[in-house]
Amino acid sequence: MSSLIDIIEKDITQLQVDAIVNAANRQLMGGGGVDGAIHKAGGPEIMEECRKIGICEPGEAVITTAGQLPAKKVIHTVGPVWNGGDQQEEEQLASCYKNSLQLAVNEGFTTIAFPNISTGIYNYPKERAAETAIKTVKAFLRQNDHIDEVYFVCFDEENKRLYQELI
Ligand code: AR6
Repeated sequence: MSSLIDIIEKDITQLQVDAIVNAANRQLMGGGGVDGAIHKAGGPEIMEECRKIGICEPGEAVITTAGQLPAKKVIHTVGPVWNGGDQQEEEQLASCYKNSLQLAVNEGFTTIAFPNISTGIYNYPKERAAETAIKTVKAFLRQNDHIDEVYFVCFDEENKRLYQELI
């Protein structure tokens, strides 16, 4: 079955999908942006599991309960902090998408929603991030038919426009 890629403009915490992805930090300690929104809406069980996991290196992904959220699980991935582009930011960002999708497949999941990882507090240029996100997800889906639906949750107008142009 072929997979679909959708762009949606909602708060990711409201989505009823198998997994929502969190743009976390290395210490998995919560923060602002989408991370803050997920912990706030999901409740303290998510942080309890994050504490047990400890550290997640940039580009890697880990999974926890979704607490009170409608999604089944939260996949936490740590995007790169933008540092000019020659610090392996692109490879790390691509790994975030790949490793999150692989975790979802390992769990038997078929639907997953991504925020625009690294494009907020971590300052990754939005157009470059969108290109890498789309390219990486499409390549993964070409080699893997377990995922039915991937949602790119575009919270701001600029990301929404970029994703609509690029997909
Ligand atoms: N639903 C969907 N997308 C959202 C939401 C939401 N509720 N809230 C924000 N976004 P950011 P980063 C978008 O800053 O750049 C945290 O403190 C937002 O508009 O959340 O990877 C972590 O703890 C932007 O497009 O993540 C880390 O320390 C995108 O989500 C750090 O920020 C990502 O922005 C990670 O920074």
